[in-house]
This record gives sequence, C-alpha cells and structure tokens, in this order.
Amino acid sequence: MTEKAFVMIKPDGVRRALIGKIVNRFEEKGLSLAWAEMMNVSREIAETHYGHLRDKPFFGDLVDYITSGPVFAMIVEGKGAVKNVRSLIGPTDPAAAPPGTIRGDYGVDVEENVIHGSDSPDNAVREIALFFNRM
Ligand code: RTP
Repeated sequence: MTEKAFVMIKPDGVRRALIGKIVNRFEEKGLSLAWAEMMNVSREIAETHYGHLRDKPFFGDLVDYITSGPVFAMIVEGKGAVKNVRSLIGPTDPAAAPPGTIRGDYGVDVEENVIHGSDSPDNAVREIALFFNRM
C-alpha cells in the first residue's frame, strides 16, 4: 500500500551539502519525493517533535542542534515507505549503523546524525501535520 513517511535532513546534513545524495538514495530505492521544503524549525516545533525525549539529559542540546540552521523536510512516498525509509537511514547511532545506510555512510555522531525518518505510520501522519501543517 502506498504510504507517506516524514523525512528530515537535519542541519548538519544540509550544511554538509548532502541533500542531493540523500534524496537520490530514496529515489534509487523506488520511493518518490511527494513534497519538500527547506525550513527553519522553531523551538516550539522542535520541542513538540522530540517531546518523548524531554527528560533526557541531551534534550536541550538536541533542540539547539535542530534549530541551528535550515533542515530539508520531505514527504517520501511509496510502498512501505516508513519501513523502507528507516532501513535506508539505519540505526540512531552512526557508529552502529552499517555501511550502506545513510547514517552509516555520512555520520559519526549519535546526536548530529544527519537525518530523521518517522518510526511508524501514525507518527508519520503526526509529523507531516506538525511540520507542514497538512496531511
Ligand atoms: P530520529 O527520531 O531523529 O529519527 O531518531 P531515532 O528515532 O533514531 O532516535 P530517538 O531515540 O527518537 O532520538 C532522536 C534523536 O535524538 C538524538 N539523540 N541523541 N546524545 C544521545 O545519546 C542521543 N540519543 C539520541 C539523535 O539526533 C536522534 O536522532
């Protein structure tokens, strides 16, 4: 079934000019870009998006990082988009992410880990609404 995933190239990925290479990976996999916007994330949106991590010691740093420069926010669409996006991205910590995954190939830092992808279809709907104010 066609599904939508919310994907965000984080400020380090944008600063390092990785947008083209990363979008290419989703397209090569067979997923398509349904919408994309370069945007600055407000602290309010960052705090809502990462609300599940509010009690973590790194929460303040995480909000500072996500608001430190523009992100490239996307809706990636296709069959099993959420699962397929997560497998292309790889585990949270780039040091544990296998080569061939986006975090495995482009990241070294568990916090500044290049990219975000929704972890469930329900969260994809919530995140698309939060970042784009639409379904
Ligand atoms: P994301 O939501 O960004 O796709 O990441 P995720 O599901 O793989 O990981 P999650 O546990 O939801 O963490 C969200 C983001 O917080 C930062 N983080 N820092 N310092 C740390 O130990 C640490 N752990 C997580 C990362 O930027 C992670 O993507």
